[in-house]
Amino acid sequence: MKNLKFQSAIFLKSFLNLNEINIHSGLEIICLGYSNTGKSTLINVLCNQNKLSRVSKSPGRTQLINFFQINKNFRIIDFPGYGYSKFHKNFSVIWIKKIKEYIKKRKMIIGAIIIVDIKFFFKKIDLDIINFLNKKNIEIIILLNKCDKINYNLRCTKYILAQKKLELLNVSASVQLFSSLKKIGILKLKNSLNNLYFRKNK
Ligand SMILES: Nc1nc2c(ncn2[C@@H]2O[C@H](COP(=O)(O)OP(=O)(O)OP(=O)(O)O)[C@@H](O)[C@H]2O)c(=O)[nH]1
Ligand SMILES: [Mg+2]
Repeated sequence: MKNLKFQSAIFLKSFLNLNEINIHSGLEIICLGYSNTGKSTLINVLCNQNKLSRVSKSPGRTQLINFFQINKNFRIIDFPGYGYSKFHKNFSVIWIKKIKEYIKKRKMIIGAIIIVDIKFFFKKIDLDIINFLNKKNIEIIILLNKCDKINYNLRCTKYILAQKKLELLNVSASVQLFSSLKKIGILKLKNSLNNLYFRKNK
């Protein structure tokens, strides 16, 4: 099987409103998660480029929908986090609505990466979005990110808890431990994305 060349990713375009989006061909993967969980860092690490997507210690850094092109037929999309923002009120409410609208509209979405901070675990809104994606039959990859912050035993406990939670919700999703900082789980994620892309791009 051929491999996607994540390292050749380029920034394509940013959008604030859905009706401004003028890219309608190809396939895409969306990166979603609560504010500050490491969505933008993940894109940089995946593509082995430090400054592809803007990263910050303050929640609410990403304020637009950012399109990154992996190849001419495949994109990764970085979304603002749904949650608290240092920059403006009502950020969360507005973006949850927009994200759901986006998912409904964009039939070319083949998968969603949900980035969760392993220390804070799932927020109610994560589970809501996961349910929403599951109903739309979009493949879901959950990353328990920043696992470098906790010890090995706790990582395993949280991993099992996450799987049980998804089972209870009757949701089909894959879960993996991840750390952008320590580069844990990157190869596994690349393999999952490769398989997904070449399965859907026939
Ligand atoms: N310890 C640790 N810190 C991380 C990891 N990934 C990201 N961070 C840090 O988490 C903070 C937020 O990272 P971002 O990538 O900007 O997070 P985001 O989810 O894009 O944030 P918003 O766009 O504001 O929602 C930064 O200080 C990163 O350095 C990780 O794997 N481990
Ligand atoms: Mg971001």
